Amino acid sequence: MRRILKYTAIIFGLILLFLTYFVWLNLADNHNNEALLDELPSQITPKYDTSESKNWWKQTSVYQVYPRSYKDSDGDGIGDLNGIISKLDYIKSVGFETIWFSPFFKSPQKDHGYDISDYQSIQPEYGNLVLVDSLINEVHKRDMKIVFDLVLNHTSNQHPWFLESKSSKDNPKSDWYVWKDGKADTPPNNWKNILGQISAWNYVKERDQYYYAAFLPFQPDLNMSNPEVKAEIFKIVKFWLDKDVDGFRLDIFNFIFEDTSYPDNPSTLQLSNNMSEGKWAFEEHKYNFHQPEVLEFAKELREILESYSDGRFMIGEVFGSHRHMRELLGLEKQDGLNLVFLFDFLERFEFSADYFRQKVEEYEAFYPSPLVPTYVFSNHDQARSITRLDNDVRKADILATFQLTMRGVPFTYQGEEIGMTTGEIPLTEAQDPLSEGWLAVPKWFREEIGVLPNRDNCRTPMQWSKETGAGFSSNDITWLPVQQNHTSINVEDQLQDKNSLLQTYKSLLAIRKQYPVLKDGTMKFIDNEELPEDVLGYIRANSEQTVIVYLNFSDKDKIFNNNLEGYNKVLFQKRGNLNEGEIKLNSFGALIVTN
Ligand code: TEU
Repeated sequence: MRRILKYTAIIFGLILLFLTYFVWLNLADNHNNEALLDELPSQITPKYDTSESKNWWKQTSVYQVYPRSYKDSDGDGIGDLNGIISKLDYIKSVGFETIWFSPFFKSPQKDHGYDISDYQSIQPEYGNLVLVDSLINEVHKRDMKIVFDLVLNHTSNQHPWFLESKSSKDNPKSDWYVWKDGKADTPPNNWKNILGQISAWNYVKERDQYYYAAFLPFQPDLNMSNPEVKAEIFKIVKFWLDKDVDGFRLDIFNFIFEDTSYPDNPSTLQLSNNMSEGKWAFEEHKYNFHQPEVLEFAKELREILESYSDGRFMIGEVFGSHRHMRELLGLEKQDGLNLVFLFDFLERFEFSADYFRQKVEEYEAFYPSPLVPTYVFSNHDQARSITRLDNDVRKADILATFQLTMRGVPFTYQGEEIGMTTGEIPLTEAQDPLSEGWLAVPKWFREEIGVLPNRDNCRTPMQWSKETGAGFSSNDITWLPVQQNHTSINVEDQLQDKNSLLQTYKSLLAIRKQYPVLKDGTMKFIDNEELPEDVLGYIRANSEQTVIVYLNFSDKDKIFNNNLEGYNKVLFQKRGNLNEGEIKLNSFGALIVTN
């Protein structure tokens, strides 16, 4: 009996030890940034012209439009290009300088445009090539820049290239996708798709082979190692550049290449994302993520962009450690991607002065000038940022003030400027093709890891007004339902209300233009000792201007002295003011001053 007890205790002990290790591994922040930083070159010698006229993208502010949900002009319940064109004056009037459009190319729309079936024509429900030309023209007429979304990792399985490729083993496009023989009746190796739910390999009878799809099975990966494919992609890139598109956002860029000997990936106990080590969903993505070829590819694309004299740029949707990011930007010569999305704030963040300070310090250490970090809080894949702020508009004011005054390129997702909330469309009614895979996963777990299992909820129609259809469409039935709260959260009302979130964006974007120091100046934090708890203060300076920003991350009033004498001209105040050298910030208040 005692022996049984002893062994039971040992077994329990071991299980407990394992569970503790598992939880630690999955919850701990395992980044060793200091060591990483030491390995990076301290000197960057840019290969290309760094003049301001060519490097305008370092100083711009970007607004993301998700075409399907922006503005429906013809009453079919789906946003379109004419609708977008009718709203360009709005985007301009808010003050954004660049617009990035999620894809509107020809596509079966299974992933709403991220499954392209022709890179050089337009999905009819959005418009046509003539309209795209006029969109480019109309954006430029308003002195803004235009960025397209390029999905180069995969096409739709309805793309004529794929239809041909899958038809036999010996057709002219047979090697345009990643095809492999299986092993007996099983896939060629153990690679799972990005979401970790299913094998990344999909069997096709016609070829008796498997094709690789890093994302979903209807999105087969192009074989970018095939020079013919690469040449065709470069042709497409030039096609749009010749049409005067100013830049590209590159979808899942560091998944584009795979190790062509296709070895099994190692298994790991890592369930949650540890992107810096390429580990998630129990797989270390050693051979199908961030391969050396992707760095070369970035450089080749950059060379094409640089051959246009007026400054074009590309931003990568990339994942990984800061080392990965720096490699993609071109380690020594800054000759890779122009910008990379930094996603730390996108899935979750702590709304505290300390957290924000620490993140900025990290970004400043890894992306010192001439590099530029990016600040992004919302996009078409994740819960809207206001959800992470308890839907508190005062906190959204602080977030916007931080984003638009920090050293970096800010990205604002349509509707974020009015505080649109994350919708509540149930998983079972989702149009998002990812949702199905989440059905079996318990809600508490989904919430714990911070994903948005139904991305429809950040894609609901733009709320223009309080009228039925939110001014988005004249049709009662829209592709996704208009949120009920359009009656209280909409553009029209906020344009009238001088205290609205939209006015915060307008004021700050106007200040950015008047005070270019906010775009090109250095960034220095004011010492914590000089500020009350929960207040973040920083100084942006260049040879001509100095601007100081104070943000109160708490709901308590904060009163303190402005130790920086002479800085008493208020540029922006929201629940904050400066009176004879004394600064008062009410709950979640912001103040921007200059001399
Ligand atoms: O997304 C890549 C991606 O892996 C994630 O953003 C993913 O959608 C999210 O983590 C799920 O929780 C890009 C596009 O932004 C997305 O809309 C496309 O569906 C995807 O690529 C495939 O092209």
